[in-house]
Amino acid sequence: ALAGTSATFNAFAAKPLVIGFSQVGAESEWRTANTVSIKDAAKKAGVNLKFADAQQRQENQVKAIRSFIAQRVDVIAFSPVVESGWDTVLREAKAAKIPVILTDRDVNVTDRSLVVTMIGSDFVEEGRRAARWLVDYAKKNPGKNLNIVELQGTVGSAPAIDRKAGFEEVIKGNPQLKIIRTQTGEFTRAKGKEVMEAFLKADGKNINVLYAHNDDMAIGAIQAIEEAGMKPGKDIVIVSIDGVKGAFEAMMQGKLNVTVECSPLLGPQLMQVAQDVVAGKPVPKRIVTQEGVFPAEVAAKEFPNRKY
Ligand code: GYE
Repeated sequence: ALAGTSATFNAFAAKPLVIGFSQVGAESEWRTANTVSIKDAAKKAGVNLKFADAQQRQENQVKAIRSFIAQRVDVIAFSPVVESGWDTVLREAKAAKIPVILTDRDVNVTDRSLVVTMIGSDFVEEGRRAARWLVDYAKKNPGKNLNIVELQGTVGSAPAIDRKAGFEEVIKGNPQLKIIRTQTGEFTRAKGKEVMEAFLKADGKNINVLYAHNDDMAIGAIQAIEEAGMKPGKDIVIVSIDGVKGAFEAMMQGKLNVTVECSPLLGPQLMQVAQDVVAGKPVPKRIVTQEGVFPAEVAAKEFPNRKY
């Protein structure tokens, strides 16, 4: 007798929330985990997710955002490839009354009302944590000068700018620590390897430390160091950021010295905040991810707990 009841209820059920999400690309293990987290969380929350991959290009993100506006999605979310150049398209979203949520990376806009909130890590602090580990290492090797080469992330991206700034802030004035070369490795393994090869050609045995803005570039560089006949993690001390499984594996093999955690698991928070915004609930302007630092000594013990 009750046949059709549930169909009736479904007909009256609220329409699913529609979120348009523009992702940076698929440049790293971190990014892959971030994409999985967002897609899984959308499914769990019953959100209709329109996902667009920008392949590391800002122009693709601008196009995706304009298409989300044209489709009148409920919320636009994105992780901006670079920090600047967003004012125009974000004003268009505001004019269309579509709230914008940033995940992972921040933008540089004068009018902060263009974004509802920003969910992600404190990249300056990550740079400081990497440097603090190195300052401790230097203390254990008194009198030894440590020449550092730096592999930067994507030029103009928030994590590349901030991780450099935080690192430099902490090593500044330390006579043992000096950056002798710095270049972008675009957050990829392939480019990290290529640039490390060039560093090794130029400075070879004078390099004591590699600071990589992400694990993938460190892993690429490890290959370059081995191919040059040197021992990564020993002849060259390696400090990197993210804390992906690949980094833990490298630490367990003694090839990486420490990774500073940066969590990509932002999906559940994004879905919650998007629902709150649409329901008219107040949300904080900045939601900071909590994370730790993992030196090689704890890698084997921590590995089974890693979720990305
Ligand atoms: O560290 C890197 C990725 O924006 C925090 O982007 C993210 C960075 C991450 O490609 O691996």
